[in-house]
Amino acid sequence: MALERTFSIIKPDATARNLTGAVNAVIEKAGLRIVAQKRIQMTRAQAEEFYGVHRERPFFGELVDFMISAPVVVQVLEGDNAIARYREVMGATNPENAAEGTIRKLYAKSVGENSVHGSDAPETAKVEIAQFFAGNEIVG
Ligand code: DAT
Ligand code: MG
Repeated sequence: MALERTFSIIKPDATARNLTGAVNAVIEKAGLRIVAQKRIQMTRAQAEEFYGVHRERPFFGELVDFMISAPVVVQVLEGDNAIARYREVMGATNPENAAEGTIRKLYAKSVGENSVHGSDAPETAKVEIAQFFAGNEIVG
C-alpha cells in the first residue's frame, strides 16, 4: 500500500462544539497521522474557491455561509491509502447514512453541517493541501 496524504477540515459545527480533540482521536485511532494542522477563520473567497466544484448546486450559498460561520481546523493526514481510509473514517455525507463509529455518525448534525471534509482523490488532495499549506508547514 502506498503512503499517501489527504486534506481534512474539521468544520464549524465541530469546532463550535469543542469536538476538535474528539475528531482527532478518531483520526489517530484509525492509524492516520496528523502531519499538519492549523485553526483558521476561512474567508468567503477561500470557501468559494474550495467548494468551487459545487458552485451550481442549490446548497452552495448555504455551504459557503456555514464554512465561514466559525473557525475551522485544516489538516494534512498521512497514512497507507490515506484518501480512501479517511473517507471510510468520516462516513457518508449524510450522517443518517453513515456507519456506526464514523465521525459523521458520531458527531455530524445534518447533511450540511457534517463535521468534516476529506479529499476524494489524489488530484483533489494535492490541490486542496496546496490551497491551505506551504510545503514547509507539513512535517511527516
Ligand atoms: P463530501 O463532503 O462527503 O465529499 P460532497 O462533496 O458531495 O460531500 O459535498 C460537499 C459538502 O456539501 C458536504 O460535505 C455538505 C454539503 N452538501 C452536500 N450535499 C448536500 C445537500 N444535499 N444539502 C446540503 N448540503 C449538502
Ligand atoms: Mg466532496
